[in-house]
Amino acid sequence: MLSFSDWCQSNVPEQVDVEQVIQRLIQQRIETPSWGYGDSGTRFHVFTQQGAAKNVYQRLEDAAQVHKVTGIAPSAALHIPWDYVEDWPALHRHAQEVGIELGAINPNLFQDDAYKLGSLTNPDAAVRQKAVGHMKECVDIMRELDSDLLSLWLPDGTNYPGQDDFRSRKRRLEESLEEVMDYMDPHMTLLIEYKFFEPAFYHTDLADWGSAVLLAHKLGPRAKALVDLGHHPLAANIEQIVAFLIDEDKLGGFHFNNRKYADDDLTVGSINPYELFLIYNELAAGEADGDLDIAYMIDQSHNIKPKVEAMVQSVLNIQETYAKALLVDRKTLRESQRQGDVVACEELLLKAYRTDVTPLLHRVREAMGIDPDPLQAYRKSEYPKYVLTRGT
Ligand code: AFD
Ligand code: MN
Ligand code: MN
Repeated sequence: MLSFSDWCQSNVPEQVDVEQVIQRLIQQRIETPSWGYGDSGTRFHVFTQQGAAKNVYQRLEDAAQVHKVTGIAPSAALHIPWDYVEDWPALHRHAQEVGIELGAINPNLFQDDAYKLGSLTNPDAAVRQKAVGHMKECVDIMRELDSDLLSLWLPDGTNYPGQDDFRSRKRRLEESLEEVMDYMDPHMTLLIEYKFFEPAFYHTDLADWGSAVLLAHKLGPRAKALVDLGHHPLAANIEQIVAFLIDEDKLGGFHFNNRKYADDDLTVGSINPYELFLIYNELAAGEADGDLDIAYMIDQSHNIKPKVEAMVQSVLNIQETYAKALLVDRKTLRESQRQGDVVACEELLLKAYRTDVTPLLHRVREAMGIDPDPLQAYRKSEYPKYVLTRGT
């Protein structure tokens, strides 16, 4: 068995400080979504699973398990009204008791008949006010839970040419969100998530990173874009979008998942691990220039995988990818780029991507008091059996 120092000798470039890499990996934080723990499916069917969380209390205890075995998933995002409770202080206490923090609050502007023709962009001012009111209710919940992220996915769009006016909808959205921003507290940030299509099929009001960042700039420094990996046209260069948003200080967060065809919400890194590495390459490069204040969140629907196990897999895929990106020899890369040595540049990235970082991750987990194999540790734990016994 190779010693860690021998492993470093062969795998860590001279220019890379492995102790700093270990510290960054220890400090890594990934937020899991409450909605990833309940039964889910597609528009064709929801596959129920014995033991899947049935309420927000169980969803939070599942999230706490993911953090317990990985050590880097300390918070869970909530979705309102799916996670709505009358007694927020009681939910906050429950979260603390099971060992999970409460993170981003996600409004729901897609599950109400009133929103058929749009929510914040609806031609009817009364509907817009209803949607603004819901977002203000979410801000009130943020105050109850000491949350500082309002994470908006806007489902608005149209299904047919001529159905509504693009520019009028753009202005309605700006006005609606200006009212929400005024209601938010100074420590709160609005994350603006864009999506290429769906549920609307002709146009989506926040369809791409350009529309999101334009709006974020208009709304001010407390509004930023959120990149969901499944929300781009096929072949979009997401790592370039990430680099541009970092450079504009408008990258507020991610919804990590993976896709083959559309917004498939599959396990992050399961379909295109190299794309995830290239995204993390931009993040690691950005961090080398100065700390980034980004919410790293997962947004997945584990339709056919056991919920907690799938979430552990997702967190570990992200952790492994970040570890590889931190091993890129950036000094030599910049030199090779200056010289136009294309093959050398590519080989520097590929060397990091091809590195088996298991020894590094074991060192990090040892430092954190975490089992070196979190997924197996979870599968062998009592928890998979426990969830089968809990009520509804
Ligand atoms: C759906 C949307 C979007 C949103 C998520 C949670 O496509 O990704 O963030 O639901 O509301 O996946
Ligand atoms: Mn999302
Ligand atoms: Mn999505």
